[in-house]
Amino acid sequence: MQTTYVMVKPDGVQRGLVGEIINRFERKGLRLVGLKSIIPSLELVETHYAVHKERPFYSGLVEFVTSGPVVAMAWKGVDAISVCRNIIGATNGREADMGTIRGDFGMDMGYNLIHGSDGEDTAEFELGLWFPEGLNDWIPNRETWVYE
Ligand code: DAT
Ligand code: MG
Repeated sequence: MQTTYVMVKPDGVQRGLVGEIINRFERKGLRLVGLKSIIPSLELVETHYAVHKERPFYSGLVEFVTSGPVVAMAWKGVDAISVCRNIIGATNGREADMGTIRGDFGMDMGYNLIHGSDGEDTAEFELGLWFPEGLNDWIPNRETWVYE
């Protein structure tokens, strides 16, 4: 089992897509172990995107993600990191496959609705950053019918 950090960005909240987005992960069979609405501090978002610090889009990205509430989530499941990245789709919504969140709802590279951790180390780092209070694990009875 892996747990991964997923976040609806301010454009997804403003466009009223939070329920739609959560629904996709939930229906897939992933387990919701963390969820909150938060207006993130500059420091939090700078730390989250520190890997992109030298990129030309960094300051705009930080400004965008701090501009309003985001919905921070933790999803758990077998290979949850890659499964969530597949549900999210490619970075640019115009190029992302239809059926993915970005492919179905996105038209932009920056305003791409959602973030998902890209590897095990990143997931651990991001979950600790956004959920310092810890997660709420639980045993869903339905998983008897999700995994053979
Ligand atoms: P992803 O979110 O698909 O993991 P990333 O980690 O490469 O993509 O970049 C982080 C975010 O930065 C991405 O969701 C949108 C923004 N971004 C990336 N490349 C960009 C670019 N060339 N111009 C504008 N924004 C960009
Ligand atoms: Mg990334």
